[in-house]
Amino acid sequence: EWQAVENGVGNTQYSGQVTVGSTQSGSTYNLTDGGRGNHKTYDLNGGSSGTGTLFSGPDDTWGNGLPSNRETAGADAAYGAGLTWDYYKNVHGRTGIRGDGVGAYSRVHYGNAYVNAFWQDSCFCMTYGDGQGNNKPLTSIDVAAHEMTHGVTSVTAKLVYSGESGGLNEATSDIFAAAVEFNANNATDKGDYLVGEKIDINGNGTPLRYMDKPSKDGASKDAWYSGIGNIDVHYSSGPANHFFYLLSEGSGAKVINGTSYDSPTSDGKPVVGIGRDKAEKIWFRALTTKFTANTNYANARVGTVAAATELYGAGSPEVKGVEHAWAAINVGS
Ligand code: ASN
Ligand code: ZN
Repeated sequence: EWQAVENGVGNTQYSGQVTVGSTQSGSTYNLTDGGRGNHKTYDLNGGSSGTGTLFSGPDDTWGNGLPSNRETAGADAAYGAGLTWDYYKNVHGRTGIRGDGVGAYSRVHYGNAYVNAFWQDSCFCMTYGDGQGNNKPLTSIDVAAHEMTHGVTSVTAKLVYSGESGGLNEATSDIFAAAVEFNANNATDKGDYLVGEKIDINGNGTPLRYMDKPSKDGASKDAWYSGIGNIDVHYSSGPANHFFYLLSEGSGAKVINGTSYDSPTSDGKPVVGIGRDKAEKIWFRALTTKFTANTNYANARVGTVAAATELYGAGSPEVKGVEHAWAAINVGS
């Protein structure tokens, strides 16, 4: 049958009206992103296995911005997947999660009022619940990028999902979630160093995690300590998220895109940021060429210093920034 790669209109819940990749097949359209490895977006319709139904219909407009329209979550998920694909391709030269040009797929409307989203290596796919009351799906840009980055980590450093390596695995997903969100430059979901600020998972408007001062969530740690490997990986990620914030933006108070930050240092010395773009390049190079399954915080310092040295030269301000940012979270001095 005759097919064409299209750009559809997504009326999302969290990111306003956006462009989503679609395919026209005869007289119907479906959410298969022909420009991005044929990444597909499916409607599980409350199910918890299989792929459900590929979003399709007579027109190339997806959702109406409201959760009551089944396509809306599909539009958000497809948009987030597209942004994540574009980010890794355009910023890091990596086409697709495995770097082989092949798209993954997304499943939305998983289960009943399910308040999580997750990546699975086994299906090479990601899945989104509908959230509290079935009307806060976990389909924001940062959640999509966080989950897809678990796929990238799985095929690169393969950081074991427990202990300190587990915290670094989680932090890697938060770091690139923030990076994708900033790079998307979406007018409705502006870039920030918060994780999950759009999905209202706490029901009071607060985000899930804060990278400038991770302890603001009441459980994450701001700095490394002996024994941090014993806490949940979503909390032991704190020091590495904090490292990334400090390396990018520096310590102290700052307002970015209307969000206020105030990032402390554990050694009391100020850190001068090198900018988010360079920090992203350093973390990506470390993830893909230095980190391994059992990399811990001390190893991550060594790996990022090596990556920064290769990218910017020994003794460069970037290498010094990396060293100071690690020292500021109590890793080395
Ligand atoms: N949403 C969670 C995460 O990506 C799912 C999990 O616990 N792995 O971390
Ligand atoms: Zn995660």
